[in-house]
Amino acid sequence: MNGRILALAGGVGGARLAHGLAHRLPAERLAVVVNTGDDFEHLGLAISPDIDTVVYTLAGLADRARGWGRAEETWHFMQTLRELGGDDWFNLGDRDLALHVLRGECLRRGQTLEAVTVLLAARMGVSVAVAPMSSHPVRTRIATAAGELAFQDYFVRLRCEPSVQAIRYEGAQAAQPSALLADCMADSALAAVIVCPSNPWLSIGPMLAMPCLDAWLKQAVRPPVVAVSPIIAGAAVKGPAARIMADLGLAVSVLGVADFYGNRVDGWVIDAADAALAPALRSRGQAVFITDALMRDEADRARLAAEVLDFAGSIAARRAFDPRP
Ligand code: FO1
Repeated sequence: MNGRILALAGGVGGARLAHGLAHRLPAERLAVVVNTGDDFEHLGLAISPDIDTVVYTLAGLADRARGWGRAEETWHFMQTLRELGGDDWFNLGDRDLALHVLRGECLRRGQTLEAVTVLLAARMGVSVAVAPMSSHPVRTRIATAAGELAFQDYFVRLRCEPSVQAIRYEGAQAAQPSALLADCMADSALAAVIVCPSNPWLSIGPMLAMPCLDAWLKQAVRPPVVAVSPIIAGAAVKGPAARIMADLGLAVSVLGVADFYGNRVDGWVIDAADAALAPALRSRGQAVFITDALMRDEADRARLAAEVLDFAGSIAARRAFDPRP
């Protein structure tokens, strides 16, 4: 398979597969577009958690145990903030802090979020193209019994404890795609789209809420779209995806995620633990590849990335033989 690969990513699972793809592909063949629904302003800082998780992971700077933030972090800023009575529910390491300060400064000078992301990723030594889904603000809002919450209030301050009633993506309807996303959608040589094993509702949902991407994914003629299930054996690999699915009354399995993505996806990569669900996916006309979908280490990331690329290639080859209408 030649041509560029577009990976849609957000959070730890997405960052890990993006890292595996970056190992498998020449830099010019990979574009990683990242969720910004989690972004917020805090203590006057511009914080883009998913962009940073992806960029730190691609740069080899991410903290493996936490999943977010930088390795070899120190916490003098937080300690002093606490001593001074500041708002300390959101943890910002000293090294990480420099990134938020610099990003805020660039944004205040009029640069777009995409331009700042490209600049800072390059300065961290990332060679693949990484960009936000949009430079326009999109903010995920969580409706709970306790009222509607800003995303990080729900996720970090309240530790995902309130039961989720609904999710909306403020600003998504009007958000224009970033130049990288627009360029991928217009690229007639785009080989495939990989929906990384990120939280479907929190990381991929904000992107699908952008009408331009949603309409493009629903077109009859477009490159193959392969999704990697973030749910294995009824549990999320990391984070609250399974709890959110249960709160929303959905089946806590890859089938619930497949219902959400619908016909935007042509093929599913699922774990061997979920092999029994393959016939249900195939009966919806979706191809299935069964493997070990857990990424424990860098070797797993590279192995899964190679399998995902081969699987996307096999869908493309089948189409060339038997074209879609
Ligand atoms: N997640 C937490 O659970 N607690 C934190 O204090 C926290 C701080 C933080 C700082 C910078 C950053 O880039 C991410 C951070 N995250 C933290 C993770 C982040 O809030 C979530 O993982 C994502 O928004 C969900 O994908």
